[in-house]
Amino acid sequence: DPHGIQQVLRELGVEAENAAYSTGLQWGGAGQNLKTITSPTDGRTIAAVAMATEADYDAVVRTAQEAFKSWRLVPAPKRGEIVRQIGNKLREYKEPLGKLVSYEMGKILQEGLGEVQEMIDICDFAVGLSRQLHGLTMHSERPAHRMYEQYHPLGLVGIISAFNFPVAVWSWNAMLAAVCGDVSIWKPSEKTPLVAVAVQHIIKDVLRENELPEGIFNVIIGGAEIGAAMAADPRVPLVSATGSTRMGKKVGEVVGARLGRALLELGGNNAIILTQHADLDMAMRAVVFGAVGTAGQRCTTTRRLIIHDSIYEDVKSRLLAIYPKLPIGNPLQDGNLVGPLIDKQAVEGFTKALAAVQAEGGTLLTGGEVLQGAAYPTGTYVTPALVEAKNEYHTVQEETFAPILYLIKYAGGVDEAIALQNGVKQGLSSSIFTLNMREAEAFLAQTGSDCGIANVNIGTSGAEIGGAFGGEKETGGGRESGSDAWKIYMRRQTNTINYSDQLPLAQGIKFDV
Ligand code: UN1
Repeated sequence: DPHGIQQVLRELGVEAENAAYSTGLQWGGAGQNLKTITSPTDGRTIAAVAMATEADYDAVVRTAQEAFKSWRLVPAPKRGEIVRQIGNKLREYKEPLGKLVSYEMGKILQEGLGEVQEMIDICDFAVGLSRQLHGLTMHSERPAHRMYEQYHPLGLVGIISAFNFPVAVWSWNAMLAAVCGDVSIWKPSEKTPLVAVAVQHIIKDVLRENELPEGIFNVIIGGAEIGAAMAADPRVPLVSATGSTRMGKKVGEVVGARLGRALLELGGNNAIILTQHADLDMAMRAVVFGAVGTAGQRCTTTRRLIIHDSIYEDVKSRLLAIYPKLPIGNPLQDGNLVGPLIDKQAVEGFTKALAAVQAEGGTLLTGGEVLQGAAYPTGTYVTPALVEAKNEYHTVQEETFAPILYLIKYAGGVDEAIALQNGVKQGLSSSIFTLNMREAEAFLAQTGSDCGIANVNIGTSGAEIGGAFGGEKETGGGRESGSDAWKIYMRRQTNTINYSDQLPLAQGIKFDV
């Protein structure tokens, strides 16, 4: 046990968990179908989890429905108090949980800890929110009438999360849902169920200490069929799904067919524009963190670098000085900046994309190898790749969830760079490095970046939780996390109250009976 993972599992209560679901307090549904979870870090088996059946799913939904009946009656600030306690518990468990995120998913420990911090941050945000959740008041056109709107709890929220942020993205959804008076059902990625089990143990303690009912927070470990059941289930008014555009289209279609709500946070194809007015020393850190951080497996990963031709050679040589020296290896080992990809399939996606882009005319400048040897026992460690390419290449148009950065040249003004940046199907994150005010404002104007996130002199990844997170076009249009993203977790009601002794009609309509 070189990294003390057994100790971490014990601390988090995850020892040999083989139940398929938890409805807050109880684990259940220990079926025959056990799935072994191995670490992309060293290939060792971490634990086995049972996969849920559709009957398990049904049991969870019924417990959640029961919990909703009472949870919605708890005053919102009191719900916030529960979220505050969850945040405190996460502070307590930050080290072991961050370590397990790192070991099970493969991101470096710094990022594993950062992910838990992101959970803590959203808890704090949700606590404050629990005393707000405010609607507006309006002036009625009728005398002695009052109009206002209020937000009520919506019901069951299904959360389908991805392997790359195996706990933070869940917390954005679940903590907002909780203060909004909703109950949540979480289907974590099949690739990273253990961190979900660990988080559920933390939640369970808080529920128990507060004598709250089961079913306020639920987790169900299962395959795509569980996600599909959730999407089709009219008992689940909101399904929040993070993952590939392919998955999101399916979920969106099924939820849409029953006129439910879908909150979709899907693929990105994020670019940084470097104009001739960029501070390149500053830009390089953002570019490298954005492109190789989390081994290129963030939805906000920098995939394209759109570079003015006057600085192109300079940028290229700066990157070529950095890339071959990147410390790649075990993500739990201090000093490494690039961990493994999640699995062999991801490695295949990486090598295939590199072959395809070269066949289209792209030039591989560095990287692209699959590392072998004792330090890389899983065959999932790769060297981040730099490729000279054209924006219109088919391969560049697609999101490959791996560390490939495409260098794209532009010769004209900032408008040309913006057109390239917008010239993809996805619309999540974008950024420009420039010290020129006209260029920066052009990028942020209505004719500028078409993405949900547009930054100046900051990279594409690493957003704070206070802003709304999500994107346009094939990214799915959903907004999670900060700002007013909470509104989708509630139902809005407009109320008009007449305190006169008359019954005037709106629009001045005469209707005498
Ligand atoms: C994701 O990759 O799905 O902005 C979420 C970021 C992180 C969240 C990424 N705060 O990169």
